[in-house]
Amino acid sequence: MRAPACLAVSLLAALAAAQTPRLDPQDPRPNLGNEGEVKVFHIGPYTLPAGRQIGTLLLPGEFEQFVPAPNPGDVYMTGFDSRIVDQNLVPQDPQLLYLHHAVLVKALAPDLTCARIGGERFAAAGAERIPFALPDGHGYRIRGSDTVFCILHMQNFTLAPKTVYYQFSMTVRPGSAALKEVRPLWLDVVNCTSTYIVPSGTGLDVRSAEFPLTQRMTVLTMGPHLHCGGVKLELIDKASQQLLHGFPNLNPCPVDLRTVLPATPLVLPAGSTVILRATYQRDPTKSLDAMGILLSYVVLG
Ligand SMILES: [Cu+2]
Repeated sequence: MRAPACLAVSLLAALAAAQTPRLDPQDPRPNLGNEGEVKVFHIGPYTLPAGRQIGTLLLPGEFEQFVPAPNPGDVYMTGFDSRIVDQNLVPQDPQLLYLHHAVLVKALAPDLTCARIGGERFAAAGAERIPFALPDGHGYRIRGSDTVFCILHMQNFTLAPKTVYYQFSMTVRPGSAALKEVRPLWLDVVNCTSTYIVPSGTGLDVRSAEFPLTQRMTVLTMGPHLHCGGVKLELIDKASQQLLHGFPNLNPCPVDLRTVLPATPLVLPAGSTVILRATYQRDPTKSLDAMGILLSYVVLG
């Protein structure tokens, strides 16, 4: 998602490798770990309208809808990754056919941080398309009877209409496997709606939101999301004001953020409050379309 046009505990080596996602556009597998069977799904095809050139500005063709998504069956999801592909399932240039965001939602399941979504947001990708894998022995439970939908926003930065699929791949283990169940914890500086505007100007724009935790949580994997101009995300313990984890953006635009699997899982006690803080560098000439999101996978209790 960019602005202004817009998401193996036993093997320490795997954890280290997981800090540095590699992206091979020809390979549909999640780029972190490969526990379980790889399943690849497609949503579409959809025809994205052509972009329009107005002076020096290229306005993208927009596709933004809630759409039904395939159910992966009676499984545990252990990893997730995304692409935009053409009608022949060939991956496309991510800068031209742009994934603003894709959020997979399990209908009617309770979301830990937003009740009014209508389901549980359990996987997401933005322009940075950070893949994730859960530590070995953990999975997110999906049942064959679950209804899954996708909040999908794609943009066409070419001057011709393009027919594409949104492709997502999951590594899965059977629902009968003896895995520890994880839940997605969606922290967002603008809870539930995500989008906000950083006004033009100088200096930094800092925005934060607090999340009181009613249950003990062990955080396994953390996926940060910022837009262009984002400087960093920070997860802070409110009581001590201690930084629990910082997520620097390594490149102003396009953003370069990394999934983090802490070497020692981060334990958040029941009754504590965490703060998510997003920092942007304001642009002197234009306002920024911003988000600040941290999608973590946690074990409750
Ligand atoms: Cu975004």
